[in-house]
Parts: sequence; C-alpha cells; structure tokens
Amino acid sequence: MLTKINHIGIAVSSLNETLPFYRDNLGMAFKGIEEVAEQKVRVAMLAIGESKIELLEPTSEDSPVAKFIEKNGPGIHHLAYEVADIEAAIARLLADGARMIDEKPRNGAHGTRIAFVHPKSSNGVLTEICQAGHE
Ligand code: CMX
Repeated sequence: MLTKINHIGIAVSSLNETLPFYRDNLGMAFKGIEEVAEQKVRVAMLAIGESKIELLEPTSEDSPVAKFIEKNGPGIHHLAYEVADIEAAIARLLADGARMIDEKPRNGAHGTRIAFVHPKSSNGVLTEICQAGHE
C-alpha cells in the first residue's frame, strides 16, 4: 500500500529563522513556500533524495501546529507515507480498525491529497498518508 516516505513534517515557530539551517547549512534543495489555509500553516518544502522535509509554521494561535508547539516545543510533528490511491488506503486502514482523523482526503501542500491517522491509533506518531500531486 505504501510506496515511500513522502516527507517528514517538522513544526517550527518561524520559517524565516529555521529555513537557513536546512537550506544553507544542510544544503537541501529549497522547493518553495506555500500557505495551506485549510490547515492554518505555512509550509516550506525541501527535497532530500526522493523524500522531502516539510517545515510547518502556524499561521494562527488556534492552528493545530501552534497547539503542538505550545505543548511539546518545536520538533518532529508527523511522518507522511506516499500511496498511489488514497481512497483505497483510507478504506483499508478503516477496515483494519485504524482511527482516522480524516475519513475523506483533504488538500495538503503542493497539490497533494492527504489524510491523517490519529496518533492514538499509531503509537503516538502522527501519521499522514499522501497521494502525490504536482511538485
Ligand atoms: N504527534 C503526536 N501526537 C499528537 C500530535 C502530533 N503531531 N498532534 C496532536 N497530538 C495528540 C495531542 O497531544 C492529543 O493527545 P491527548 O488526547 O493525549 O491530549 C491528541 O493527539 C489530540 O490532539 P488535538 O490537537 O487536541 O486534536 P485534534 O483532533 O484537534 O487534532 C491533529 C489532531 C493531529 C489532526 C492536529 O493536531 C494536527 O496536527 N493536524 C495536522 C496539521 C498539519 O500538519 N497540517 C499540514 C499538512 C500539510 C501537508 O502535509 O501537506
């Protein structure tokens, strides 16, 4: 069902302050910044091999990423696995008893369609499944 790790999401307080480390010190290829209004985040995407690092900056105090930073501080927020058919992947997870935050795909960054598995159902690791869109 899973084809690869699409990206690792990292919660940050400020993209301006964090981006230079990944882009300049670690030398990752910067792919751009996009606001995902539905999720109340601004996302900077950096490519590393065939996977990506996604820096997530909250755009409002009630953003889920703001709540995460308040509780845990900045750090690794979620793992995203790529699937070829997101509807089929959701159906299979539900049939296997997983608790899904999203029972229908919603819009992610860069034209992806995404769905989150609840961290209570994935041993405390927020898990995203993701069908690729445009890059
Ligand atoms: N990792 C592990 N546990 C997490 C978590 C995370 N990243 N975020 C929340 N939780 C835990 C909370 O601590 C809470 O635990 P307790 O019940 O023990 O207190 C529980 O999950 C519920 O959290 P909540 O924020 O109160 O619940 P919500 O249903 O409002 O939201 C969630 C849950 C995970 C969907 C939301 O917090 C979230 O992070 N949404 C995703 C936002 C995001 O990353 N969007 C960008 C996607 C862009 C893309 O990838 O393309």
